[in-house]
Amino acid sequence: MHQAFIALGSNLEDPQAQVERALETIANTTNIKLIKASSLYRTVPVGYDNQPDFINAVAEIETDLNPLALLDRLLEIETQHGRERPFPNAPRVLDLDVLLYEGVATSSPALTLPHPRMHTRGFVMLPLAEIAPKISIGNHGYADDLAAKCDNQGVSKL
Ligand code: PH2
Ligand code: MG
Ligand code: MG
Repeated sequence: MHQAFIALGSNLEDPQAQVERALETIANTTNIKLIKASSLYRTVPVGYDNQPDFINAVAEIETDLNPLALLDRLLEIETQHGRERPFPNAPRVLDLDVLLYEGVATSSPALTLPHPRMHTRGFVMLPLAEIAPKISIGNHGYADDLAAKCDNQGVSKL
């Protein structure tokens, strides 16, 4: 089994319930074992301002799927939960991103690991540092140190 970390986010249709439901679905998905989930966080949108606040969380999982198969499985779960993609960064009922997959570093149009923007994003780093403070984010450093640098981005634990 391979250790991986997943980001969960929602800002439509009762975001808190969406993230809680997604954690249940992940826990019940074949080939994926949910190890630990962070608290839920209310977060200000990054990148595209004119949309509702998000609920975000991070989950540690173990899986026997390879990184691309894991991504495909997460995209299936997004679709099952009603995800639509009208335009890039549109508000969404559910977004599931692969953040880290063991020590794998890879870059392709489908998937880049570690997630290329995660180390600067409070909505990822604060929940990740809660459950895995000493995990390394590629060559950027430890989760807890990186989270301390993004504590001014409007992220608060529910
Ligand atoms: N996801 C994005 C872009 N901006 N901002 C917040 N607060 N939370 C997100 O999950 C998020 C975002 C792209 O997936
Ligand atoms: Mg995302
Ligand atoms: Mg995504």
